[in-house]
Amino acid sequence: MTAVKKKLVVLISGSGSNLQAFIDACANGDLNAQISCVIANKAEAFGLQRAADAGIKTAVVNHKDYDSREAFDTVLAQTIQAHKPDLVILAGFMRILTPAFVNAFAGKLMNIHPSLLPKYTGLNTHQRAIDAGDDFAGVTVHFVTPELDGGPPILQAKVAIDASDDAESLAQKVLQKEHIIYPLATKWFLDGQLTLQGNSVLKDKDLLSKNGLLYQE
Ligand code: NHR
Ligand code: GAR
Repeated sequence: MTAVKKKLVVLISGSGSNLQAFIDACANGDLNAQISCVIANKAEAFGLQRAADAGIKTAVVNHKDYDSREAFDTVLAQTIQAHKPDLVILAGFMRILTPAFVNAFAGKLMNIHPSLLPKYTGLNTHQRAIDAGDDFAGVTVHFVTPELDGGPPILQAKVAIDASDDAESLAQKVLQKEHIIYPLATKWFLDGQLTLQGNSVLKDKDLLSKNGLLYQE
């Protein structure tokens, strides 16, 4: 008998190409998991359509309907908890979360950030890497802690920046890596290999370095 499927809740704000990578990984058996619900903070997020097409439950919690971040996060947390997920996945989710929210899901909340953290926290990461003359851009899967983009990295992937790259071309190349490393890090988590310990990650018995692991094809 195969093990009971683990439950994921995925939070999105936009296109949901990372969500699609999870939908595909659950469908093809790369992940022994099911997506219990996809939640967006914007009704127009295209990822909601991807979820509906895959027969996955969706919900919209619009931050504009709430007076404060705390009020938004309270309803968001309730909407998630209704599904009792094993892991909550931020996949292009664009609202900064309050400490109360993050602490409620401590050790069960992951994000993918389009830079080689600790470089370029926040927004416009690819343009900033180009402007700085960096040779590489990249992406980081990390546990979420109250400090924005400051939670400990699990897995990174690098992409060379070519002279012809602009932020858009770089974003497309980085997304291809995202679609590989986010389901992979999730598989490790669901297999019980990853633990958030303070501001560090344990993979099996190894304490990961401050950049996490580097994905090599
Ligand atoms: N919340 C906490 N507490 N910690 C993190 O590490 C988080 C988080 C919430 C989201 C994703 C993050 C990213 O990977 C993320 C990590 C949104 C913003 C932002 O400035 C910054 C980083 C991230 C997500 N959001 C604006 C805000 O006022 C809104 C911007 C918009 O709507 O376009 O919340 O990059
Ligand atoms: C991804 O590149 C993700 O790393 C980034 O947004 C994109 C979402 O794409 N995340 C952030 O910038 C978080 N602030 P998707 O909607 O197609 O998965």
